[in-house]
Amino acid sequence: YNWQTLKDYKEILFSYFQGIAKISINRPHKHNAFTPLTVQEMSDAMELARQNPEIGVIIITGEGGQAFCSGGDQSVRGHGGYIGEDAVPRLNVLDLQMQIRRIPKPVIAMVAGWAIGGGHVLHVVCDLSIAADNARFGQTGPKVGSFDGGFGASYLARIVGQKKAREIWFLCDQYNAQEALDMGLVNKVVPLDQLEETTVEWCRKILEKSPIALRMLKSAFNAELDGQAGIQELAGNATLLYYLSDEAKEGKNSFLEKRKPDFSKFPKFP
Ligand code: 2NE
Repeated sequence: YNWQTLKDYKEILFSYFQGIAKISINRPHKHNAFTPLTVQEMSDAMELARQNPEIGVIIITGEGGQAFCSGGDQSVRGHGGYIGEDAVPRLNVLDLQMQIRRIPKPVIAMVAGWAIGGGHVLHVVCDLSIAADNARFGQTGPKVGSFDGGFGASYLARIVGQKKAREIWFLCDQYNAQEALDMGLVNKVVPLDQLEETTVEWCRKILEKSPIALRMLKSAFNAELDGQAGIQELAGNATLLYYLSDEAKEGKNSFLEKRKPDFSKFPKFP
């Protein structure tokens, strides 16, 4: 595929091909562990992908074929978070998780090799996950003095069930691609050399579909789980649709024309 670089970064690659954006962690020497900068760059790329009307689907992945992401880089973990050049401790991956969940376009995790710790949670919060046959999944928090009690616990439990989610966190075992498929943690397993081809094929199927229907569905799936914030997201989309209608435009036009609105011609649906 002829991936075109959309923007140069230090710790990630951000590229585009036929309606698809690919955000790839580029730290294979550390199994794609993330630093505050990695996450900041991923956030920036996500925002660009959100704003770009040419982009309909986003792939999140890691370079090198050996790891999707191994979580927070333990060598820069300090007092209160992961520490970057500004010496400030951060857990900014939690904001990235929210971005992945909130962006009104499908996000696919393309997983080769390790998806571990905070890297595992990143694939969990993606809408879909496609795994290579060398993929390995798991949480390490209680082993390395960390935990993710947010989406990493509660959303994981929605996906694999309470018993399995507690097993994953309490034992810190690792699971292969077939085991992940069996517990509904990934959508599909393919040979490593077919991973990108299959993911692009899935993206193309998605890109053929109605963007507003996809947007509504993503926010509807979120709304069921995310309480008031989920309803806010779904309702925002309802407002978007309403703004497209003549009925809503009559309200705005009447205000600007300093007259009483006339909604009489609009149907009162049963
Ligand atoms: C992933 C795993 C099991 C792979 O093991 P193996 O034996 O295949 O590779 P190895 O030799 O451990 O890793 C290769 C290189 O990558 C570094 C290693 O230190 C090693 O470097 P060198 O010794 O060759 O110099 N590396 C791998 N993961 C790293 C990491 N996370 N930070 C820094 N360097 C890393 C094995 O590598 C492993 O267990 N990795 C650690 C996984 C982990 O515990 N991640 C953090 C979880 S906590 C978290 O992510 C988090 C959270 O819980 C809440 C909020 C935010 C973040």
